[in-house]
Amino acid sequence: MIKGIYVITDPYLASGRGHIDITQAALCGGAAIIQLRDKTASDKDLLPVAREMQRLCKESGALFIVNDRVDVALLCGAGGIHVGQSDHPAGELRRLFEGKILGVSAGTEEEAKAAAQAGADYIGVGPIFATTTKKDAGPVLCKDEMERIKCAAGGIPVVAIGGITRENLAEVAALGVESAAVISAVVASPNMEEATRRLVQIWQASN
Ligand code: TZP
Ligand code: MG
Repeated sequence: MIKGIYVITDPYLASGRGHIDITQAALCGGAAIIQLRDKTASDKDLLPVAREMQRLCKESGALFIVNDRVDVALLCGAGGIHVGQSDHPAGELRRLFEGKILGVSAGTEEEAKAAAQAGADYIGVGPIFATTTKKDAGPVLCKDEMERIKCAAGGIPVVAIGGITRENLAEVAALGVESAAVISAVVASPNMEEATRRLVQIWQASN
């Protein structure tokens, strides 16, 4: 279930294009997973958007994940939730999202181990390259750190994130991770569908 190119819809880099535009383009380009990430929209505005994203993903056989917003994820019937270290604890969410996908960001071995023990279905690990998209993303992880975090996760899937582009995607695949998550590589591109398609092709050729 956690495999392939994972596109995160962040409208702030998308030059006026919204979550739905990004989702449609990314799905047409072959994205396997779509995550709704919006740090500022109101619950009222976000819920209909999330419902439409869930519908589009279901139609395409893709997995739909909501970042942070537990209520929105539950109300729209998303395939899962993704949380960071300062969001609700993974153990609590595991109970609430029974049968759904629970993703947790982990930047250290301890965090990876705790996420796996709490029942996370995957961990998001990064930044693996420099990024300006998330200001507090922390220092870039070296290959050794990535390997140690992967081991600490005890075999649950790893999604690499941070500064991933078509130029470095083959390097990401060589790390043996299950999925690569991108924001700017798709969302900041003038042709989001083609940008996704190129990433999918490179990923498939490298795996
Ligand atoms: N978490 C760690 S790095 C990052 C997030 C959400 C930003 C990824 O964005 P980009 O544009 O693909 O570097
Ligand atoms: Mg969060």
